[in-house]
Amino acid sequence: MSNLLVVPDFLYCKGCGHHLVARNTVRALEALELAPQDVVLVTDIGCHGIADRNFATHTVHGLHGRSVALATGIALGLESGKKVVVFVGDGGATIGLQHILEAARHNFDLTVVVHNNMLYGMTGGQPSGLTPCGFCTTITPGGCALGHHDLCRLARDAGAAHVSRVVGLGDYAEPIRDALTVDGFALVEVLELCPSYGAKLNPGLRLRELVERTGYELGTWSHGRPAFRLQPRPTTSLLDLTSVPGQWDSPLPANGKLALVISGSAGEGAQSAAELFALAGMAAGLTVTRKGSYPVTVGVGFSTAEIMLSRGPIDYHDVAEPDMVLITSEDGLGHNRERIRRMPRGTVWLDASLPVPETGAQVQVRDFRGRAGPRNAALYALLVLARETGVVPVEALVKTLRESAIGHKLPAELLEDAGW
Ligand SMILES: Cc1ncc(C[n+]2csc(CCOP(=O)(O)OP(=O)(O)O)c2C)c(N)n1
Ligand SMILES: [Mg+2]
Repeated sequence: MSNLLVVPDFLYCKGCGHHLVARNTVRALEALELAPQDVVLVTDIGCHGIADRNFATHTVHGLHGRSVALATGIALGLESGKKVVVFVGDGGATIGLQHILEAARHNFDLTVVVHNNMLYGMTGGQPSGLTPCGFCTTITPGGCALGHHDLCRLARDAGAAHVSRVVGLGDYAEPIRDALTVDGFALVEVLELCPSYGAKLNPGLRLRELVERTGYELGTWSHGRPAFRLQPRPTTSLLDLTSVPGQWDSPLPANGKLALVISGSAGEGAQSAAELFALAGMAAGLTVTRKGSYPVTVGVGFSTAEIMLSRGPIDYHDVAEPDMVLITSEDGLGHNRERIRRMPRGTVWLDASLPVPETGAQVQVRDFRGRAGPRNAALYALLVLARETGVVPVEALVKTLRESAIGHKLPAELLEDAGW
């Protein structure tokens, strides 16, 4: 068995051409003497996508049609020497056609292997944008009325460095290997006939006959030009990390971690309050991560911010079971009800206007909205938390607040009321 595979048998149906695509790709990678750690295989949704369980390479499984966009991000972020290979079906290729055309236009350094079995295999044989005219599918039993997109021509016209189309029978490792050696965007379209739907719905049809009848152009088209690469950045990290000098000490024990959630309604400042709290945590020498969630339509519904504070490095932002949850409005309660219900311990700090939810946590009721008003309720809640628990030193939070853009807007009585 190849060292590029962890499992030798692919889960495809008997007679499915996807077997051959996978095996020919493995042979092509072997011919280039690529080690598993030098290859990133990005698979799309569909039958072809289940190959990732077999590969010993890096594998990433994306959303339907988005594999080329995912692979582009990976290719741009990687050092050279790694090969990024995409497995996508005809369905994914046409759902994500714009991703393919843009990747070809920019000439990103990727090799895209299109498993064109002429239909949506995994969902039961519906037509895709690559289904040829006259081909019978589940929902076009009399034959597809429309002609197919010529994917190779579209990719060529968009500027791909290398495009080829092969009939997916026998050994075609060489055209895949040629595509893999290209510095830039290469696409190989492999023509197949799905045994479960294509063959059954088009009885007696042979793949070669279909290729001839449809008039597919076979062969390779090369258009050498430099691959698109990002300018090297001065930092090796993809994250822009803010370094804040530690001036205070936190009561968190060595190796101690604290996960907290603050949630209210959109426009009530939960995100900016969380940012200030996070900065204050950093000023107390802690490592902090923060994540914001709100509906796609900004400005309506809930607004939830998660914060992790830690004495040591944070490898994973894990707030599934928070230690503290602060809720300032009904929207916030609605968005976190399930998380609160599942809390076996910890504390929920709840605005006095709200019903006490079901939870295993201790519940502390405070009048956040009444005292600070809806606009400042989130900030006030975090001030109260700092004063009552000390997880972030009060001085650190007050200084961060005063020096922030909103510092001068804060009503003095709010700070006084919180204890200063
Ligand atoms: C965004 C999205 N739309 C639809 C689906 C449902 N879906 C799963 S597999 C599939 C068809 C896949 O067809 P193709 O890309 O040609 O791959 P094949 O199964 O033929 O290898 C569809 C439509 C999905 N998972 N995601
Ligand atoms: Mg398909």
